[in-house]
This record gives sequence, structure tokens and C-alpha cells, in this order.
Amino acid sequence: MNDCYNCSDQSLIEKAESEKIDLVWQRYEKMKPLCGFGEQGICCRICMKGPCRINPFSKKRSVGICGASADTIVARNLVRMIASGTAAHSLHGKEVAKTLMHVARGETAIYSVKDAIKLRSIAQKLNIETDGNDLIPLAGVVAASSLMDYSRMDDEEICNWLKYTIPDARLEKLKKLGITTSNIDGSISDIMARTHVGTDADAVNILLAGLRCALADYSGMQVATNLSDVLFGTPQPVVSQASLGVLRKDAVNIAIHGHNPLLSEIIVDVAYKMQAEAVAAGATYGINIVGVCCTGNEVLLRHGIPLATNYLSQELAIITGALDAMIVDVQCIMPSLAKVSACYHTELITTMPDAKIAGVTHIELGSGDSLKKAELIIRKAIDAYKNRDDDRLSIPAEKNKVIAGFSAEAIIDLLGSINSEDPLSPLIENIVNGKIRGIVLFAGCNNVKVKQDHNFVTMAQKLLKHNILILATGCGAGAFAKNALMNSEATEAYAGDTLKEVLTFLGFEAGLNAPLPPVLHMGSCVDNVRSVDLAVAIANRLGVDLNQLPLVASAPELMSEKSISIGSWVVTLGIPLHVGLAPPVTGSSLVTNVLTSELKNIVDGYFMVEEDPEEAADKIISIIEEKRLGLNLDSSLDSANNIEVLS
Ligand code: BF8
Ligand code: SF4
Repeated sequence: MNDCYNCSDQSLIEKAESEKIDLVWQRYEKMKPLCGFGEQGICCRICMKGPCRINPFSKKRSVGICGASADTIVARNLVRMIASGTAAHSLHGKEVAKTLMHVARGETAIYSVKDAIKLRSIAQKLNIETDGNDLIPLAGVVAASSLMDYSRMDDEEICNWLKYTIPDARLEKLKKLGITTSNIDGSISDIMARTHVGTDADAVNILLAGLRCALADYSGMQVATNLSDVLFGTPQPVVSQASLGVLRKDAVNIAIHGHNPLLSEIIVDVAYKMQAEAVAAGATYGINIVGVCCTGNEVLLRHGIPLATNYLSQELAIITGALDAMIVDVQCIMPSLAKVSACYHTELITTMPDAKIAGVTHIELGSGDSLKKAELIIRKAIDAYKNRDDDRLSIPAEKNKVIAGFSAEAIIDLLGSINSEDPLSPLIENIVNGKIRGIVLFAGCNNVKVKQDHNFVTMAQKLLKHNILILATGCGAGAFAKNALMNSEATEAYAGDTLKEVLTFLGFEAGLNAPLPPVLHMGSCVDNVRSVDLAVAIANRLGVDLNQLPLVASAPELMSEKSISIGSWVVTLGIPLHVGLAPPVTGSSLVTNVLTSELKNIVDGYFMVEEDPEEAADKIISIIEEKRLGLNLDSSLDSANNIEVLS
């Protein structure tokens, strides 16, 4: 059975087994063999003449009842995954933008502009006049400009959050291909319309629309991340802890799980004010809020709240017997939590109208009485604590120090303490002189088909040894946080000599009195755009496009439709992407070939499938070295200061 890389998680799996509680790993075993047609993407249930499935072993060219080929079916299924991922991210972004608009109109007493500097810098980025614009009216203009990206009717225009955030050369390339997007919601509905029965049957044409939709995903993620920073603050380095050992025996433990900071920020605020009630109930420490999945990343970055776990082991938080409540909003919440929490005293509470679980307590947040509702939720947790059964308590001892909060702004600020006139230069010089060979962005989920966190950790250790700096988001960041790769000690333990030298220098120069971690936590899944912002800043500084940078992305344990949409815009921006599992496309050699090879000729980026983490790391190293050669980094430069050669 593929279970957890982390030993303490493993002991909880065994505890659940002894208590006869099925978890994701057992359900996976029971589901085997998985549907081979589904795995290859060759089943179609788009109309009621079917469902149809293509026989992958047929010598004759097998087609669906309507005549759709495997290529058409696979392409349609894939782009529908992209549309779903895009819808999930961009709805999150739209809700944040609408909230900023409510702030600007004075319609909410709960939220406010917390980061005025970020608001002004966004306005500048979006080409909005800031002079003479007071803060609150400016918030309204920024919110309107962002919401326009969801509603624009002029197809010739381009979404602001796409147009103003990528290098000019990349934008020109995308324009020529006709895949820029003018309207995020429009790009999603375009996919649903063209994949209706009897519409687009040209696999390549369908895939190109998928790339356009993926760029809509990128735009919506930019909205979500940037406007969340305005409302809740831009992350700065913060020290905390990760792994299930962050749960406490002497506290009312509340996990917040999901994605949208609009909800989690309220819970965090209200919980701080209700500590005394928890103490009065006998929890001497008070309330201990911990995070799960991307909400966990959001509150870790902004508040230093400990991260309990990432996607695959979410049920284990309950199996500790120490979790008094789990409060969830949207996305990546296993419905199984209802059954698992019913085996313990844990209160499971859903909070969003579009994400309920049958039989689970639903207390809706998001309207004017959210603060009162949040109090009610916390009180339920305190009541549940009184029912905790100490005999079933099993809190793992292991927890690891994590330094998180590396937004692009935080990294640039930190480097600016070394060179305030040209903050990026310390990073760029060390990439140019080869002390940092390149950068890998690890993103994406856990998948039960892989031993949890194993691919992340194995690949990172090899890449770090090769002096490659790592950025991480989403459940990838969770994997590194839990497994002690996001602290200064990890730099000592894993970084190659020159990377260690640079991280140590930067850490001390920036006043941290310790090396920077070798894996920088940039946030949740939507925060993948933070790493793009950093890469774009580096590319612009060097006068090159993103595809030329020694930069590779990896989703070694991908699972969700969101990971497919993110992966698709990553390659469309020109960045090679490693995936540790093949997406459901192998039933079409045409689609597989386009994604893994032809795309390189079209958008420069491409998908590289490699299941073995050691091999994957080697392949990524080769790509990075190839990119360095392309930029002539090692041969033509004799000094770290010669970076102008590149521009
Ligand atoms: O958005 S990394 S498992 S929690 S989908 Fe989900 Fe994947 Fe985790 Fe966050 Ni992203
Ligand atoms: Fe079958 Fe075609 Fe209908 Fe798909 S759209 S279910 S391939 S008949």
C-alpha cells in the first residue's frame, strides 16, 4: 500500500486500521483495479447516446457512437478538467475582488484595506492612475479593473491580469497564437460550449482553447493572490511549525481547511478573542488554530499559524483524537471527513453555500453576521473539547520548524537589504555565476497513487545537492514544511556547497542570523503566480523571455483538476513542467504527443512525464543545464558582474 513518507503519519494510519476506520489509502485499495478507460481518458459520457469507450487494443480505429475519435474524446475530457480548475481558482479570485469592491463602497465592517502599499503597486501594475486617488476610491478602481477581467465583452481586448504581468515577448507570442483571453468566465464557458456533443472535433483546436482557458486560470489566480494581499497583508518571512505534532493536548484544537482566506481570516480573528472561553473550559493553552491544505498555507504565511498537514493526510488530523473541530470552506475537502469525524468527538463544520456535505453541520459564513457565526463555530469546538476521549489521544511527537512567507515582495525586500538600488542583483548574479544553477518550482497536490510526500522530498534532496534553489506552493509546500526542508538546518543538511554559501550569505546579510531555507514557501495553490512574478522580474531584468530562464516546474504528485489547469498555463508561459503521474491522456497518441513534444514548438513549454523521482530530478537538472547553455551562462561569463551580456 502506498501510504505516508512521514513516520508519525504512518502510526496514525495503523491506529485507524486498529479502530477499523477506512482512510483514503484503504479506499484506494478497495477501488482497484481502477477503470482503464478512465485512466487513459478514452471514455466519453458527453451525450446520452453513450457512454462510449474506445478500445485501446483494437487494430481498427475505434470511434464513439457519434464517430468521435479517441483524439477528440481525450482532448475534450482534458480541457473540461482545465475549465473546472479554472472555475475553482477564478471564482475564489472573483469573491476576493467583490469583497474589495464592498470595502471601497463602505458596504462591509468586517474587511478593510490592510496593505496600502500593495494596493498602490497593483494599481501601477494595472496601469491605473494613482496620483490624487485616495486609498479607498483606488481600491474600488482596482477591484473594478479586476472584475472587468470576468465580464469584458470585447474579444479583441486582453485580461488586465494577463496583459500586465507577463514579459512583452511572451504576450506577443500568445497574441500571435490567438490564445490570449479577454474574459475569464467567457473562456470557461467557451470550453463547455465547444465540447458539447457535435461541436469541436479537432483535437488540436480543442487543446488550443484549453490553453486559452488555462491563461484565464492564471489571470484569476493573479486576482485571488494579489487582492488577498491587499485585504489581509502581503506575506513576509515568519517562523512556525508543521506536521500533526502541532496539535496540543492542552488546547482546543481547531483545524481550518480549504482555500479562501475570506473565511479563514474571520475564524482566526474571532478565535484570538475567545481564548478565555477555551481556558475556562479546561484547555490551559486556550485555542490552538492549525491549518490544513491551502488554507493552512494562507494562514501560515500571514499569521505564522502552524500547518498540521496537507491534502492526503487530512483525515489523520481527526485520527489523532485531539482535533476538536475542523472548519472547511471549498476545494480538496474529502467527503469522507464526515464519516471519520463521526468516529470521534470532532465537530466538522461546512461554511460555504456551494460546498456542503450531507449530514454535516453547516454554519454559513460570508454575510453580515459572519462574526457572530464564527463565534458560534468556535463555541462548538470548545464544547466538543469537553467530550474529548483522552484514551484515544495520539498526537505525534514530530513537528518541524518552518520559515514561510516568501512572497515575491518579501524576497525582493530581503535582497534589497543587500543592494537597495538593484534588489534582484544578488540573486541574478549568483544564477549567472552558477552558484545557483537554476530554480525549480514545486507545486501541486498529493495523490494516493504515490507514497505521500515521497516524490517531493526525494526530488528536492537531489536538486538541492545540485545547487538548485527550490520554490514551493500548495500541498508541495506542505510536504516540504512537514518534512523539515523549509528551515536553515535544511540548508546545512541538503544544499550543495555553492547554494549553501549563497543562502548563508543572503540569510546573514538580510539580518536573519541564519541561512535562508533551501526551499522557499511561496504560499497556497493560487499563490503559484507569486513565483511567476519573481520569474518575470528576473526575466525582465535580464531582457529575456520566461522560457529562456533556467527554470522548471514540477507537480510530482498531481491530483486535482486545478493542478491540470495550473500545469497548462505553466507550459503556455514557456516553462517546462515535470509531472509525476501521467494525466488521463494516454489513450490518444496525438494528444500525448502534442503535450509532451509539439507544444515545445508552439509555446516553448511542455509536459514531461516521469514517475521515478530520482530520474525526474536528473531530467530536470539536464533541462536546467540546457537552459544555461542557451543563455551562454557558463562559457561567456567570466565574472558574476557580467550580467549585461545577457540583455
Ligand atoms: O489548491 S495542492 S490537493 S489543497 S489542488 Fe488541493 Fe492540490 Fe492541495 Fe490547495 Ni492545490
Ligand atoms: Fe459517445 Fe459521441 Fe455521445 Fe461521447 S458524444 S457519449 S462519443 S456518442
